[in-house]
Amino acid sequence: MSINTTDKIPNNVDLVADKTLQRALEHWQPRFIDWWRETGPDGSHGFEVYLRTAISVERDGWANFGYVKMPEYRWGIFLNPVQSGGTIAFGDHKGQPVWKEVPGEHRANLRRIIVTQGDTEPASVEQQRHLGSTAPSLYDLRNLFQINVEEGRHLWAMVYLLHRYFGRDGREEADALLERRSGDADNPRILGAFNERTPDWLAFFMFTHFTDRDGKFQLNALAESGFEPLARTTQFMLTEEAYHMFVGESGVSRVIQRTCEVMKQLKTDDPAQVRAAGVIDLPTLQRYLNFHYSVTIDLFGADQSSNAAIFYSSGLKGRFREAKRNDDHLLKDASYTVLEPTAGTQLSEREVPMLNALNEVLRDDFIRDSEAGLGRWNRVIEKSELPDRLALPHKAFNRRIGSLADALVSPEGRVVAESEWSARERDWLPTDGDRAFVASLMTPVVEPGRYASWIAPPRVAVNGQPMDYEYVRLG
Ligand code: BYC
Repeated sequence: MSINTTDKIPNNVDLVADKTLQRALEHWQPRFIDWWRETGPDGSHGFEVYLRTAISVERDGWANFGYVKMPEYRWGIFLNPVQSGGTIAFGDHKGQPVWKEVPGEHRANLRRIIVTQGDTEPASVEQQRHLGSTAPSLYDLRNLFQINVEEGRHLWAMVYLLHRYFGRDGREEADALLERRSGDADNPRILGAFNERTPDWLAFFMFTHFTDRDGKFQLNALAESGFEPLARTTQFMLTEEAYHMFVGESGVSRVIQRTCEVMKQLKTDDPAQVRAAGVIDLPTLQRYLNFHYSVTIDLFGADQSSNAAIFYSSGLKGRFREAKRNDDHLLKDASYTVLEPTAGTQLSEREVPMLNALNEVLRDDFIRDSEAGLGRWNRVIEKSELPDRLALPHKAFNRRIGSLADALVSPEGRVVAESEWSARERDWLPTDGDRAFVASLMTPVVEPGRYASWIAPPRVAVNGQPMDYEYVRLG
C-alpha cells in the first residue's frame, strides 16, 4: 500500500499498471488545475502555505508538513488497505463477498451517489473562494487553505472511482464535476447547501462545523458500502474530515470566547453595545447557527425516501456505524418515527417503514452529534459565568427538503402562521444587517501571531509550531 509520490499523480492504486486509466486521469489533471486557478482560493496562487500532504495511508504516517504553493499541491489517489475476506454487512446481499467491481444491476445508483458526493467537494472550494482576503490571522488563513486543498483531493477520490469503474459515462461525469458552479443560475451544484454563499468567516466556521459534519455522517455511511473501492476511499477521506470539523468547532468557540470577554468587561448583553465594541453579539451568532444548521440538515434528503431504501437494500450505502448496530441489518420489519405537519400548531409523529426513513435515521445521528458540539460551545459561555446559552433549532425549522418543507416552524418547534413567520424571521435567521455588520469586521490580519479583535487566539498551534509561526508566506 505504499504511495508512489514521484508519479505525476501520487497514488497507492498502482496507476502505472493501467496505462489507459493513467492517461485518462493525466488528461483530467490539467483541467482540474484550470478549475482550481479559476474558482479556487482567490489571489493565492503565489502564496507559500504550511500544509500537510498525504504521503502514506498508515494511521500515524500520512501527515507530512511543509511549505507548498497550492497549485503545486500533490493531489492524488489514496485508498485505505484492502480488508481481506470482506463481506457485505447489510441489505439484500448481506454476507456475500464485497464487490471489487461495479455490480451491473446497481451501476446507475452507485454512480449517482459518487457524483453527488463528488459534487460537494469542489462546491465548497468555490463557496470559500473569497475568504482568503479577509482572514483574521495567518493561522486561520492556513486552515482555510488546508481545507480547500483537501476538498480538492476528495474530488480526486471520486473522480478516480468514476474513471476507473464507470467507463465513458464516468469520464463525462468527472468532466461535469468541473463544469457545475456553486450558486450558478444555469449550472448549479447538486445539493442546496452547496449553492449558498459563505460570505464571511463566521459563516465559514459554521459551515465547517455543521456542513462538514454532514460529510462525516455521509462518508461514514459510504464507508460501509459493499462496493469496496468506495468504502476504502471514504475511509481515508474521513481522516481528513476530522480536521475540518475541528476548524469549525474551535473557530466558533474562539468567537464566542471573545464575545464573552467583552460582555463581561462591559457588563452588558445589549447587542448594540457588544457590536460597538467590535465583537459579534450572541443573538447574531444564534441566527447564523440557525441558518447553517437548518440548511445542513436538509442535506440528508427527504425524511421518507425510496432512494434511501434502495441504496441500503442494494448494499451501496449503510447506516452510520452499521457494523456496531445490534439488529438484522435488513430492516424489512423495522419502523421509525418521522415528523409531519398537521392542521394545528403541532407537528405530528408517524411510524413509517425504517428502510424508507434511513435519511431521517442518519439526520438524527447527525443531530445527536451536533448536540454534543453545542454543549462544548455553551461551556465556553458557562466558564465566562454568563447566563446566556446557544441552542439548536428544532429539526423542522426552516426546512426546504422533505415533508417538513411546506411547514412554517419556529426554532422551538411550534408551527406558526405566515404572519408570525414574517414578523419573527429577522429574529431567527441572519438579516442583511447582521451580514453587513459581520462583514464590517472582516479586515485581514497578516502579522504572524496576531488575531482580529473579534476572535480569540487558538489554544494550540499547528503541528507543534510556535504561536507566532508564519503559516503563510504571502510573498
Ligand atoms: N438539495 O429521495 P431524496 C460533504 C433531491 S457533504 C437539493 O431524499 P436521496 C462535504 C434528491 O437528489 C456529504 N436536492 O434523495 C461537506 C432527489 O432528487 P431527484 C455529501 C436535494 O437521494 C462540506 C430528491 O430531492 N454526500 O461531503 O435519498 C464540504 C428526492 O430526495 C437535497 C452525500 O450527500 C438537497 N439538500 O437523498 C465538502 C452522499 N436533498 O432524484 C464536502 C451521497 C435531496 O428527485 N448522496 N434532494 O431528482 C446521497 O446519499 C443522497 O443523494 C442524498 C439525497 C442523501 C443527498
